[in-house]
Amino acid sequence: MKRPSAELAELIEGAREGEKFPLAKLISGLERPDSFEFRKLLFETLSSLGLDGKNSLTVGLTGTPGAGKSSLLGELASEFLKSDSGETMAIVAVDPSSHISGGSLLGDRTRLSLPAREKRIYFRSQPSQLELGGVNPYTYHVIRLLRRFFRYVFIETVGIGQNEIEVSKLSDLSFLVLQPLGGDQVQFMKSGIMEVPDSFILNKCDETALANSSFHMLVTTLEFLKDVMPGKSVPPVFKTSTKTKQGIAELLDFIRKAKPAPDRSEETVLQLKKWIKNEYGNFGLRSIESISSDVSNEFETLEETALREIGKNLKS
Ligand SMILES: Nc1nc2c(ncn2[C@@H]2O[C@H](COP(=O)(O)OP(=O)(O)O)[C@@H](O)[C@H]2O)c(=O)[nH]1
Ligand SMILES: [Mg+2]
Repeated sequence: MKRPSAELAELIEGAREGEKFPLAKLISGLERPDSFEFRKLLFETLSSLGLDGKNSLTVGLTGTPGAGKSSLLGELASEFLKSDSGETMAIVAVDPSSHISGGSLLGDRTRLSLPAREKRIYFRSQPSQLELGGVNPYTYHVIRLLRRFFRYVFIETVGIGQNEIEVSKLSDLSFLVLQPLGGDQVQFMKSGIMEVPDSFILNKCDETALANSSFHMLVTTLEFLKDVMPGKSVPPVFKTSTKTKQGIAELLDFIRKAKPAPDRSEETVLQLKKWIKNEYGNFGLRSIESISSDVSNEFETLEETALREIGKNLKS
């Protein structure tokens, strides 16, 4: 293994201590095209330092714009800071219009107006270049990195359909955030998306009458789905309001009880395939059909193997 430069070692040390600037620098390094060498060295070094991210829980919040995802994350963050557990959380908003507004706690959308010394929370806005509202190829690496430093990594994404599936693939726990009487429920049923989230959040429950009828509609739908899909249990539905703070503490409790995936090798292979498809199209995908995580669990090692295969196929 190559040794990290003094500069890289310093950035890692800073990020480890919860400093925002070094972490932001590491992230920009990952977001640069052709970041391969940097990425490889970075993740190898982190692993060798025992920062393997295995204890980190990834939580996805998804749903239509305006459902209250950012507000919920703001409230979860405030609730989180109330306890002295010493645990840390990162929030990644994959949404150009994302606006986290946890009252005075989280201000402007790209910059948290947290006290500069507040090291327990990190917020990052992630542009969604290639796939509108979805997870772009760099986002995966950013999430991988954040897992190495934070106990919880929250991802906020917008969209209905394919995008939710993308996020739920990266998440250990995924929530679909709905608001009372959105046309959402019908829409989600149609696209088969009801299968995807582990849990639902019905937000804006301060709008009591609407919220109650939506809640019953949602629960009835979910119970119906359980009956037609044997083996499925009814997922939890949380009722929240960021105005009255209803349900926020319960939601955080639930999240705290969840366990990270014991093994991310399936995710690694899946993300590699996505990456290769993105860079080399179907030709690339065909070249790496046989690749599996048996080679290694580290993304970059698999990526090197994949590139070799593609190279061979290009020559032949
Ligand atoms: N009444 C009510 N409004 C809310 C609640 N949560 C968020 N909002 C409002 O809904 C709008 C969209 O919220 P936002 O968090 O930006 O939604 P996002 O697009 O899903 O991230 C904002 O005007 C919020 O103030 C809630 O619990 N109750
Ligand atoms: Mg938002």
